Amino acid sequence: MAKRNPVPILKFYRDHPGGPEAAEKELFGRIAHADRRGFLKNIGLAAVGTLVGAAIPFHRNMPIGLIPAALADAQVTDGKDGLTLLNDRPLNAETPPHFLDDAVTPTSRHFVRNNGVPPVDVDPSIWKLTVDGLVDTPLSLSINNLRKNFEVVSRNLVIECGGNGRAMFNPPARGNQWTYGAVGCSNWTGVRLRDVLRAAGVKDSAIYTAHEGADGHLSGKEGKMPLSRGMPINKAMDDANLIAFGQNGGDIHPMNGAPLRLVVPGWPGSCSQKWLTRIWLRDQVHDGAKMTGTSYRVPKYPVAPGSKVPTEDFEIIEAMPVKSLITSPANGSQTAARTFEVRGHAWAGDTVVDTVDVSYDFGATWQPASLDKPSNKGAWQQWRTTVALPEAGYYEIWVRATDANGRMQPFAIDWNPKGYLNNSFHRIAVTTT
Ligand SMILES: Nc1nc2c(c(=O)[nH]1)N[C@H]1C(S)=C(S)[C@@H](COP(=O)(O)O)O[C@H]1N2
Ligand SMILES: [Mo]
Repeated sequence: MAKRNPVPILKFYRDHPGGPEAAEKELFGRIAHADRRGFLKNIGLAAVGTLVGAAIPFHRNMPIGLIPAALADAQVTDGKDGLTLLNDRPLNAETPPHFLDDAVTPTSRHFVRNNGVPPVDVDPSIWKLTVDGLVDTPLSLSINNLRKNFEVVSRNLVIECGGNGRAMFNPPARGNQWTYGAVGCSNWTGVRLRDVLRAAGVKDSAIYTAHEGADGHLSGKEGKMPLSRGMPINKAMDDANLIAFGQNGGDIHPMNGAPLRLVVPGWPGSCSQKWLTRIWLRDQVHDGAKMTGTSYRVPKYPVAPGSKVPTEDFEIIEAMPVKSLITSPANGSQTAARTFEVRGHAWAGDTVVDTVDVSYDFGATWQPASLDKPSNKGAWQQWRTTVALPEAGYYEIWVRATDANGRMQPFAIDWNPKGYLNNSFHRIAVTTT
């Protein structure tokens, strides 16, 4: 049986005769529009049919809110390739590690993490970024203004979701069940956040940034933001941070924040506001959406797995911990060769990776891998080593990285209630014949 691809969600939105709002309503309104017996009304049905690419003979039996299985392993959206869909509303998709083998992550392979409904039909020529709050001169900048008035740079920068690795938490943590692939290192083009903040003139009283984007809340409530995070001024002034308008030499992918986004390497991906419209400087820690409570926060002290932690004992996640990935071979590979190259990337928040070790005997012995320096600050580092397996059979290849401060990835998860910061070893299975 050949595999066919249903219509990507984004194309469905774009081609809809009633415009994107109508597409949204038609697609997801079917939940609200189901009649009292729970059957879909025709309006929603047509939309789902379009999306799966065929009429649905047994549509009357479809439960309310059922997400067609065809979408689960379909192309996630236009221009993405090989990603695993974790959720379709909001759209969340990760990249299997063997699809992250390139030193620079292609746009088609960069993961997608949305908290709300992305803006559609964005027009870069009229996009405006406001920089205001505790600044000497509030700014309103077009993308052209950014290009003309500031130095334009391109950098390879890691974005990793704070919840990457959540799927391995036991007891489980609620949220997207990311395994290993909520991370990528694209080549981003833009201007330095620092240069723009300096042009506005940061007042002494400013201690924290607040970021706003153009995406909508899932509830549809006007003016309610799905995510608005910030960072201390010191981190904001790091010269690695970009206000980006390009990805890998082309446009930013619509799901990765086109036409304008922040890229803040080393810190949780949530600091890298997509569809960026405003940077507001404040004299207090920002209290926007997903800044408070237990969002992107972990207990201040180690806690036993499954324990309840009072909210006041949580602190905001800052730099991400040291981590590594095996991108070749793929997990579950079978090979006749017993000697082959193992390779991947390693990265370490605000610092660099110092060593990478590989084991094929369940951690009894480790061999050092050769490790490249980062191509620029904020990029991940490539490592490789040749393993020689002694005989035919099932092996696991484990990798562990150690950062410049001597911190090594742990074997076991440092459990926390929301499932953040899981940097335990990546391991893959290889069978030799
Ligand atoms: N406006 C906006 N920016 C956002 C988000 C969002 O939901 N809305 N998600 C954040 C999170 S949690 C992550 S991990 C990164 C992911 O970036 P990507 O989708 O380009 O991979 O974007 C961040 N920026
Ligand atoms: Mo995230």
